[in-house]
Amino acid sequence: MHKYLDIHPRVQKAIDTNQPVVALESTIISHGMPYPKNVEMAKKVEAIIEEEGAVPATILMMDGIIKVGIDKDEIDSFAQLSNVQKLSKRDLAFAVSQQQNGATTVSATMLIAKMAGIAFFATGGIGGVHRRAEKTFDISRDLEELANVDVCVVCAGAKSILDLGLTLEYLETKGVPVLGYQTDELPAFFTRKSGFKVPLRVNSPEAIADTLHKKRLLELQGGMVIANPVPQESSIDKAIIDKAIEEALEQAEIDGINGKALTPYLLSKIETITQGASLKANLALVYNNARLAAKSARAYSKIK
Ligand code: PSU
Ligand code: MN
Repeated sequence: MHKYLDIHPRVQKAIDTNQPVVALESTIISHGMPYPKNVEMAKKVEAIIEEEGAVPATILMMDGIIKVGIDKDEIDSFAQLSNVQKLSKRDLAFAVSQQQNGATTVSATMLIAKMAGIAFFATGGIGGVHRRAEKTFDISRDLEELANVDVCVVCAGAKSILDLGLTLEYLETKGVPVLGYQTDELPAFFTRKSGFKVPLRVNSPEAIADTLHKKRLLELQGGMVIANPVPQESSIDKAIIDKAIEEALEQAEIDGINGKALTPYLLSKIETITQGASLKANLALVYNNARLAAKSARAYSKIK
């Protein structure tokens, strides 16, 4: 395509031969989890996808080159880089121009996956409408990419650091299908419960694949969200996590944190408050999402 998009030969071959591929984001590596857990996570997530018979494609930027798929040792070197920018859509062109190192958010990862021709993307949680957005206007760019870019994102719902009700409303306005995986309730990332109904439900990877297939046949633009609850044994009690989130939000306000720094700040505060329990849940749900994305990508390859 052009020299700033470097698709790994392993990934390109899989795309060309209709083998299942799963894209992975990198903000979760650089700004979502502490070192060295982030490296362990990034490697294990790729291993799970391979175990399920799909090809992982971790997406990130090194020296202004967008990489789609990396070698195992590149995960170590990337995680140890300093000055890794958090890249959303608005930042991409500038980062290429300045030859930056960067980690892609859900927004940027969706755009790049689409450029490469990848249909499935696994992550932890999507961004959304932040609480008090009516005052701050803080609505994640992730929602706009979900509205416009044809990639299926498997996540554990969205964290209740966000306003989940407003996030669902926003996605409805933008015409984004939100499918609960084997659940009628929108999962809230660290916990399986949110108190919000999920608008649609699927029970198998085949049903996910078929919905994507039909969406494409109907030429409906935009993405899809698969909301896959954290496994029961790793789910944090809703009352406990809600309290930790409240505390983190209060602290963020005292410290005057906003813009793109807010989500990483909250994640790290919540980890401290819960004494690491949130990180354990975060790891478990990412692995769970990688597995479901790989299974769905496989089912989709069979339909195509
Ligand atoms: N949720 C997590 N961990 C993360 C993120 C979300 O549990 O690392 C990242 C994702 O990359 C997501 C981004 O796209 O945060 C959203 O940031 P913002 O709220 O600034 O749009
Ligand atoms: Mn924001």
